[in-house]
Amino acid sequence: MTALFTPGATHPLIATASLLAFGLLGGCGGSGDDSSGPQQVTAAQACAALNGKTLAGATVIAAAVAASGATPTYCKVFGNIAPSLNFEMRLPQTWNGKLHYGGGGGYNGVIPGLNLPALNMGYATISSDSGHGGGNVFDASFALNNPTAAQLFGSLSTPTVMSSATELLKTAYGVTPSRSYFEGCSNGGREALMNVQRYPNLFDGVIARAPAYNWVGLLGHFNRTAKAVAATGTSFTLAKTQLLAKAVRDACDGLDGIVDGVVSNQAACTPAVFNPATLRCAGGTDTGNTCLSDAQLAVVTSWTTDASFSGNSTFRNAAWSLSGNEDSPSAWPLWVTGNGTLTNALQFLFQDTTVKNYLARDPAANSLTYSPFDQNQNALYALAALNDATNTDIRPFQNSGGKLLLWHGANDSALSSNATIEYYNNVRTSVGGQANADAFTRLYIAPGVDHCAGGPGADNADLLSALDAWVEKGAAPANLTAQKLDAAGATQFSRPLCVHPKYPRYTGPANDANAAKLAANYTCS
Ligand SMILES: [Ca+2]
Repeated sequence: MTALFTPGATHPLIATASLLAFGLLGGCGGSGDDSSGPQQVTAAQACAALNGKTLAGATVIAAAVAASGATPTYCKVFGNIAPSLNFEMRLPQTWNGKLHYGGGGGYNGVIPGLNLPALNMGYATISSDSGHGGGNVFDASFALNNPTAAQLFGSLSTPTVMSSATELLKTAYGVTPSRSYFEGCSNGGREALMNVQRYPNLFDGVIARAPAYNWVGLLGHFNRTAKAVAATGTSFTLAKTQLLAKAVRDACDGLDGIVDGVVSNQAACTPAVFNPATLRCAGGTDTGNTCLSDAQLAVVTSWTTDASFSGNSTFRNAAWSLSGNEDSPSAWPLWVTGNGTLTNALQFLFQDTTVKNYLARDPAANSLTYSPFDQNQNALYALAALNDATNTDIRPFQNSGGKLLLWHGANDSALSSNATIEYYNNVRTSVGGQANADAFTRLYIAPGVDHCAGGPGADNADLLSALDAWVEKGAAPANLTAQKLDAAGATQFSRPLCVHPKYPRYTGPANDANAAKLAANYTCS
């Protein structure tokens, strides 16, 4: 899941759902006519029932795909809702009766790769391009002069696609899905929370990973930090990032009981334990790779300081915590500094296209001189109305029986895990306290994990099965187990995935590399 700039390529903001062992399905879709369960139809029969049809406004093409590896034979469906909302479904030969809807990434514009783990578990899976093409997730130009495309991207595409999906499943299998789940990461996590907040009956369960829910606040924070990086010229190199990260690790790695390269007890790594100012170059000007200049320290300050903007109390973003893994290739180098070339950094790219197309509304605008970020209040309100999923009173979702899993990597350099913790804490308040929140929500923070996946931590966990057990059997999820997989899918090591605010603390034998690889030797503390 490294950064890719080509259309349709795999990117942390694009196709996360397809790469991780969890998924989401949506839809309290109704079970009015499924008392006998789904008809046992082959993929070829399902395709024959759908191909060439127009169903619930969607024009459909369908063709069977042979089984391969762990993936069963399935009917691959392409649908178009005119003029520009495109989706893809995969209908497995032996359907478990449930639907998994995978969210998008960035500014979408591509249909993400569908969630293979969910398909392999027997789910029908679906994803869409959210209403515009173009294939470039860093491009928001669709929103400049096309309010319909902007609305579809913001919140409207999912219920629109779900209407067609339900009809397609009924046509292919004779029943609508018994359960529907939605899962997404990054912008897909925003879509997940949008569904919870605005369409509380649409899904039985939702997994929101690294949700970009506070679009105004986080893009304003991106803009502020990009300006700070620009002020360093080309000097924020990988060596500077490594200097910072190592200093954090030196101070804080062992606070979780083991020096393993990951600061799992991030809450204990306070400014009193590590202060970035100790890295300051004498005199404040850059004197080499053993110190940070005042301009470079200003980037750190932007990173570790909350951002807020005028117009609404929700126009804010909680600061990042220093993680000690800022030097992971898909952390600061990818998202923040571009290793000295700011215009390669993804935070720069996202705030730049947002300023141009939503705020200045001028494709020639310079986002680095667009100041202050909140100068156009009308534009901020419009952007929030379209894209912000900041409502914390999600009792309607609870009242419809919905369950919500939140997950965030603690080394996410795209979106702050503290922002997700803040949202979760505000939900607790809005729904009447922790006990009620615990009845239908869980938050997991994954130490050492980058944006959606990657990084030195254990980034793989089967959240979909945990959600399904909660929805179907009332089995509330507790601490889970996460793995780090190698390229072949074998487990390199495992860790507990602790219910927030707990973290995995090592309790095994000292100086035992094999013991340190096993989740059983850690306790959620
Ligand atoms: Ca550690």
